Amino acid sequence: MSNKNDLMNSASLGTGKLKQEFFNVTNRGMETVAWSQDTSWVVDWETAHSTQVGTNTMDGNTNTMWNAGGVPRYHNAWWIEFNLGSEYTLQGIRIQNWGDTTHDVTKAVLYTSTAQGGTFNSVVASLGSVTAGISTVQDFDVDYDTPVQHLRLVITQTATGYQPYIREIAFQLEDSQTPSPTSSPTPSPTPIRRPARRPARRRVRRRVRRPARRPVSRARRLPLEIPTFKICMASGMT
Ligand SMILES: [Ca+2]
Repeated sequence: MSNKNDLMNSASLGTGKLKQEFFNVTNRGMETVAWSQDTSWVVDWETAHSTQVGTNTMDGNTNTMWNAGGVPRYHNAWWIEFNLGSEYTLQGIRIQNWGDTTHDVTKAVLYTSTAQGGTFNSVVASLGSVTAGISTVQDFDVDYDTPVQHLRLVITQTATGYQPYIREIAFQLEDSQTPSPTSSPTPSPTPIRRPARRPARRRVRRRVRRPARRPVSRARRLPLEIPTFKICMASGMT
């Protein structure tokens, strides 16, 4: 992994612009797409010095390199070819220069073809400003929607015109067979249903029906009259 300062030292490259972070924003949201490499993917290269062959760019060993020696200085068309085995959506390419400046890649173009060893004339990405003088990885975005299987990286310029020395190359691949999950729509907030307010009940004051007051009988209203004559008889008075 490169440090951010190294990445920031590389300028924007158009379609092959510098990746500043190792994250991609896709329709699946923020996620990390792994870098991949496999020596079996390296199927051909234009030229090599001794054992410093093209497969050294995908052996995971930063101490081995592809030395494209054998052609004149300023050849500016050194190429190496890859067959990914099946189609992928390419999202990025990583290059790790030797770092001696003299043999460091400064410009390259990535092409695709429909067949191994075929005609590579469809540009996938242009890497217009690879930094020389550093041996750390440099990552570049690829904006190419069509799935690819056959790739050819053509080194079109090195810092001094001599053949490139490349420690490692890797690709950031997304399996084109994997269907992207349908993004679920953001649920709209469900309105909170409040129970309908009942109409206010009318307060009905119960009217207590009191029994009608009976008219007081005349007899009760009259003072008690004691029959005087009976009292006189009881006391022996005549
Ligand atoms: Ca290597």
